[in-house]
Amino acid sequence: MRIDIITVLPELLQSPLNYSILKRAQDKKLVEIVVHNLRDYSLDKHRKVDDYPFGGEAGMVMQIEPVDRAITQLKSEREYDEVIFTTPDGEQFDQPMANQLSMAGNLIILCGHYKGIDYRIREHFITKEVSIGDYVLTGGELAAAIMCDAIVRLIPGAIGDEQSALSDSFQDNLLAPPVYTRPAEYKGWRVPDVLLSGHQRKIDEWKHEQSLERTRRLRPDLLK
Ligand code: 6GU
Repeated sequence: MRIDIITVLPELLQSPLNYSILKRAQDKKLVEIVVHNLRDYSLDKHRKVDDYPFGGEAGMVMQIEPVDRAITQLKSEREYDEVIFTTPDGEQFDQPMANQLSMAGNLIILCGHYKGIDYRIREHFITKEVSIGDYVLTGGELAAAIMCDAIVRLIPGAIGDEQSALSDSFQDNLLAPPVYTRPAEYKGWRVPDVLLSGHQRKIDEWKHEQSLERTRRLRPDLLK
């Protein structure tokens, strides 16, 4: 899998994508994440990529030409499953969407910025518009990093323990059960006895009950 991210702030994406599981998945060649500076595709002598909106209003708008040049260049090199645009008015990103995108071959993510982007980009190049939640971020970079994290950890081999991604909260619409580690008792606070019992069937039952109880209490909407 390859993910190409087009942004005006490539620096902002460097560190979130280069640690932990995302780093290891790239080292293992499970995924290649390439960040492109949109300004490199500008024909303007000042590398300008935005301009004032037609019809007035405040704020700058991302221009179509550099975006067209960037996307056209990438598409000439390989096929892409989706050209994603990060925007607060997009479809809500969630675990099922992460699962689906983790099975893609190649993805382009265009990070939204400024007041918006020339709408013709959305009409002619973008195949999927995605938001990470109902709040407004300064730009789409952090949203793109979050999406990459959620997607890449689902690629088989990215996580050491294969079971681990399957037992995530949300993967089966239930919150994950509590986990504990040594010491079994700290300041008088004890780990639940069942977890120390060595009785695997009872442990699994307990985990499932805890998942159900936590989901009913904290996220009853997931059970509907
Ligand atoms: Cl994808 N972009 C921006 N700018 N704000 C957001 C968002 C995306 N998702 C939620 N808020």
